Parts: sequence; structure tokens; C-alpha cells
Amino acid sequence: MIRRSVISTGATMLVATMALSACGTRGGDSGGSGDGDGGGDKKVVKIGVISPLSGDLSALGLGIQHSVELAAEQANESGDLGDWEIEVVAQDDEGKPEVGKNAASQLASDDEVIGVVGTLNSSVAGPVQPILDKAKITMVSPANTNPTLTRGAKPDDSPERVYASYYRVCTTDTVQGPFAARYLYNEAGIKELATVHDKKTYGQGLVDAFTKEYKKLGGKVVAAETINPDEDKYDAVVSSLKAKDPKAVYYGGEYPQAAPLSQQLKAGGLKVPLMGGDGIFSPEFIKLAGDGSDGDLATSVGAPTESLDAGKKFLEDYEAAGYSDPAEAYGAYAYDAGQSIIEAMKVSLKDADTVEDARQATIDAMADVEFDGVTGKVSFDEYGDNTTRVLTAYEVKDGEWTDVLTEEFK
Ligand code: ABU
Repeated sequence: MIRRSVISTGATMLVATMALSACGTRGGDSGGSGDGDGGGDKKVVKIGVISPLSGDLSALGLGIQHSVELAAEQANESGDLGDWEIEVVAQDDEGKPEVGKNAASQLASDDEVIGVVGTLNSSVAGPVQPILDKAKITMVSPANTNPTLTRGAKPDDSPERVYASYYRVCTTDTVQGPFAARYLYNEAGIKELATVHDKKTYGQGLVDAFTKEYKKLGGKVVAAETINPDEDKYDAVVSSLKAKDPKAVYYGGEYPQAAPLSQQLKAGGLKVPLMGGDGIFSPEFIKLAGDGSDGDLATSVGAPTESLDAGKKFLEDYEAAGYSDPAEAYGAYAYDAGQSIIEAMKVSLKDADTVEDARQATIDAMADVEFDGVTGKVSFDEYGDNTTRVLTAYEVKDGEWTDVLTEEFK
């Protein structure tokens, strides 16, 4: 039976903290974690999570939180970390940079935190990175796809690692944008389209990477528009796009805006597919966009989780654990992000007395982490990016995302 080891914030944090002894240890029989070593005191080490646990992206954020909980629980049950027991501390960033900054500061001030899984949003990762880096806390994102987070302001021309503490297990928009462009141009035969983005780090970067490749292929961009992500009525953009008669609309942003945009385009008479990146790859997109979304497209990182043996096992374990929210698009990636920190901890905690002593060693050990994860092979290049560059294109068919192409990007 899986025991919940999440400490969220506020009152829950207080109760959970009181359950620990003053020296940061826990009785071996205290939590039913299946220690497997017959008892004895456990030293507490925490993995933080920063993701949207409330607001319109919470479906993705809660899947991230629970998947890290699952990785932690399984590590505790395995006994691989000896005297150490992992607790997961989840902080809600609401998908907002300022809130994410506060969440990072909270975790940085907790001397039992060794690493953080997060964030979902590239725009939130920006201000979180320096706070965790300063505290020597490694950060592993399951979902940030903007290339500048690992490779600096000029990721293609002169890449420069920004923070040695930052890693990610998902591939980036340097790959995702061109993959979508090739799919639309070569597979779907669409030679003229319009682009729209939400002016955020992820959306704008994705459309830029897409546009570069689409034009290189010979495609024509007949309109390039933006929306305000705080609004949900896009009449002006719909009218402007309709006048240009694009054969598809490529959208950079997330599903809370992409879904009403798709709906309003179709209602406005522009019945062409909307395609987006991993930010719209969620059942929530289809729920919000309605029946008209059949034919819409998305790309996402990796192969479909259920198509991989290890992915299937992850989904079974997740279901058996009885979490109240689905694993969603980044569940498997969050599990692998948590697992990569756990792998590094197997090295860094070996001879450590305190978590603080082991923080820098954990960052150092991350560079050599290599394992077969539930999303595929996980290992990192010199910038902190996963070396695996598999992507999948999905189409909405009969109200469900259906994979139509999975490929290693070359
Ligand atoms: N990768 C999709 C959504 C998260 C981000 O902002 O990167």
C-alpha cells in the first residue's frame, strides 16, 4: 500500500513536521513505507516539487506531483537509500513566475531539501533557476521545453550552459518546433498556414523554432498573430486569420487558451486544424475545445507512455497507488525526473551526515546519471538536456488524442 508522503504547505506542513523528531529523523515504523530493513531511525531527505497545483494548468501539475510521490515511495520501499527516507514537498506555483519564485525560496530555506522536480512552465523556470542554484539544489524539469533554459540566450548559434544545477528529462523546442513543421509540411501536405502564440517564453520560442523550419521546407506563413493569455475571446485574431485563408493554424502556448481559440476559429468559419506543442497535449484541451477539435494536432515529448513496457508498468503502478488525479502528459517524465535525483542521491548521500553536505555532490552526480527510465533512456548532455530526442505527433480522432507518428528527431 502506498503511503502519502507529501507535505504541501501551511497546516499540512506543520502536522507533518511535528511527526519528525527534532534532529530530522523518523522512526523506522512511523509511516508504513515498507522500509524493508527491520526498523531503526531514518534520516529525512526531501525532494521538492514546483508545479501548478491550482488554476487552469493544475491537471498537468497534479500529475507531476503524484508521479514524483510514486518514484519516492518506490525508492523508500526498495531500501536503496539505506538510512535515508525521502519525503516529497509539493509547492504550488499556479503557473506564475512570481509565485514560482516564492515556492523556490521556501524550498531553498528548508535544509532537508536536496533536489526539486519542476517546473512545468518555462516562464516559471527562469526565475526559479537562480534561487535553487544559489542554494546548491538541483532542479530537474519534466516539462520545460524552451531551449534557453539550458543553452543560454543563443541556444543554436553559441550555446552556453546557464546553471550547472539545472537539468531536464524532456526534449526541447529546438527539436519540437521543427518536428511539427516537418509533420505539417511533409505528412499533412499543408504548405500555407498561420501562426499564433501567447507571448510567453514557451509559446513564442516554439513558434519561432517552428517557423524557421517551416519556411526552410518551403512553407508559407500567411499570418503571424499573438493573443493575450489573460483573455478568452479572440474575435480580432479569428477575423484577421480568416481573411488570410490559412490551411492550418500553428499555436504556441497551452491548452487553456488553445482550446477556446480552436473553438472560436471553427465557429468563425475557419475550419482548419489547429496544431500545438506539448502545452496543448492534454485531454483537457479536447474537453474545453469540444467536438470541433477532431482533426486538431499536437506534438509531445517522447513516445506514448502506454506504448513502452516500462511506461505501461508506470501507469499500472500509478493507478494502483490510487491518486485522485491522472498522471497526465508529464507524469512519466516527472517520475523519471524524480528517479534521476534519486539515482544521484545514491551517490551523494552515501557518506553524507546532512542533506546540506550532500547538495553539491548531488548536482555533480547528476551529470553521470544514466538509467532506463519509464520514458526511455535518461542521461544528460553537457548542457543538462536529455540525450534522447524522441517525439510523437498526435491527432484528435473521435474525441481522443491518437498517436500518428513517433520518431527520433535527426
Ligand atoms: N513544454 C510545454 C509547457 C511548459 C513550458 O512552458 O515549457
